[in-house]
Amino acid sequence: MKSAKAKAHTNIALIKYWGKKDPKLFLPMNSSLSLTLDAFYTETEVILDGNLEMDQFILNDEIQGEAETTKISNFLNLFRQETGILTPAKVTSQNFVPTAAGLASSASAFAALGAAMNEVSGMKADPTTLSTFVRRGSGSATRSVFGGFVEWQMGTCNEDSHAIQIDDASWDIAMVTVAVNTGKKTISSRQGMQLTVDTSPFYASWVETAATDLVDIKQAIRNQDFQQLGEITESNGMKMHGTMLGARPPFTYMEPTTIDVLAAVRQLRQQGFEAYYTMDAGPNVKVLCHLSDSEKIQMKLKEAFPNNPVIISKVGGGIELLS
Ligand code: 2P0
Repeated sequence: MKSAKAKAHTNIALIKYWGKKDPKLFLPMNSSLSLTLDAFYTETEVILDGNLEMDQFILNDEIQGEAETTKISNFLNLFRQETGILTPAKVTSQNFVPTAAGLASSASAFAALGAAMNEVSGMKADPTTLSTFVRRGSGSATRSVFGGFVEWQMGTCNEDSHAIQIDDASWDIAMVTVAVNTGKKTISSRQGMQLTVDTSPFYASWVETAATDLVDIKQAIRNQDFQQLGEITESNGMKMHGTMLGARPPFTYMEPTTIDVLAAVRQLRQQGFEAYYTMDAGPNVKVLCHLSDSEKIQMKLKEAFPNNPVIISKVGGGIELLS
């Protein structure tokens, strides 16, 4: 028996990935850029065991059923095709995400699983190549291979649609999450992005402007220009959410409290804080701010939203092998 265990953090996109040009290979319509978060992560152990008849998947101490296990097997098969090592695997995974945050993430899950399998199968791909494998588990996982600011370059084919680190973000940066609703959403991001691609008349301008947003945000990162970074983040996130209102049928992930939190962040700015919001495919709000301001911002948001968990995260690092 051989085993390896790895850890990966989740990430929040500042320039969003929203739509696939090749759903089978997970090739995106546009390049994206994220910040890796320290507070939310997954640890996964893979044991290759010739005595097993088939793959087993245990998540947060619960044995998973056929549907979930098949997803994992399909992903492990990508590594098996590459290495020729077909031994069944026992996969044990733990999500370290405050349940209240509603941030359980396929990004950290597939990045951790990919990193463990990369090791135990002897494939030992470099991180950029590994990111092309984890991409096929979940698009956003591509970026969780690295820490700090990470670009997922959309590329043109399976081999060149990969992640690179842009900057380790070791300046004064944090992300504060306001959990608005942590229940299961009715439209998954996978379904939501496809519906948007297929039906929203706003989609073409999303793709066009995401490209210029990416150029501009990389310039802001090079200059450590926090205001530019925040303004582009806020604009790009809201544009993504705008495309959904144009879909048929229209949909939105926003809830009434979401709108109130966005207003509260704008108010924080009027009080002199550099704080900017973004949202993923859900109603929770993430606030990009300075780490040195994050406790004050957390306090103010808790005061305004006493029923909603407010969680600070520092910048996270890339995948780590634990054993
Ligand atoms: C992102 N999201 O860039 C965007 C912004 C949600 C909104 O990536 O189908 O779970 O597995 O590739 O990665 C969420 O979508 O979708 C996501 P699949 P995924 O973070």
